[in-house]
Amino acid sequence: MVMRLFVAILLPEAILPAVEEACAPLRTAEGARLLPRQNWHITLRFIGEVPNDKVEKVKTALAGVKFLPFGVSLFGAGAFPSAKTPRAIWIGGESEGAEELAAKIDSALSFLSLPKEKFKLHLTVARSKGRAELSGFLKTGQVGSFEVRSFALVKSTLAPSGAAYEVLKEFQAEEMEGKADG
Ligand code: 2AM
Repeated sequence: MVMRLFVAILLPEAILPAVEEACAPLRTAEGARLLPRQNWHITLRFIGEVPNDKVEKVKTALAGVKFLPFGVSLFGAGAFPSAKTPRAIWIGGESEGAEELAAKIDSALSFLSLPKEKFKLHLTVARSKGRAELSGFLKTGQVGSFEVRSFALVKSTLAPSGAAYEVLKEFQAEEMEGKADG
């Protein structure tokens, strides 16, 4: 048996209203299917199918990834493979910390010999079959920012109605030195 896995940043509750608001133009956009907010995440590394007996090794490898809390700023919007033929419709953003963390995760998982993938921070909020009216959504500016204190190993089960995600394990950032005393 195999499990379909990926590593992601889960969104804190506090940022959800701002993301909901940015998604407003998509609610009436023909051809776009909004994803339920419990499925929102920022993928750090798509792993794909892993034999069940290797999952513990994946968890151990990820537990060895050391990182400090960092910020993510969400702004702008786009779609993969392109805005003209959208399949994954996303809010973009920027985070040096997330880039560094994605690189550390790639190194930790090198034993899986995964295909090389360039990390591009995005939060997929809707899907489409290749045609959708995105002009309103593509005008998205600043959405908001938040602090990341953990990342998650997530199991994905595909179904015709959409993927179901289950968090298998969360991995916490190290404490920032001196922060407690302010
Ligand atoms: P997406 O949101 O841009 O589609 C689970 O499928 C997560 O892994 C999704 O967030 C998806 O990104 C991401 N992912 C990255 N590469 C993938 C791939 N080759 N196949 C499926 N999902 C991929």
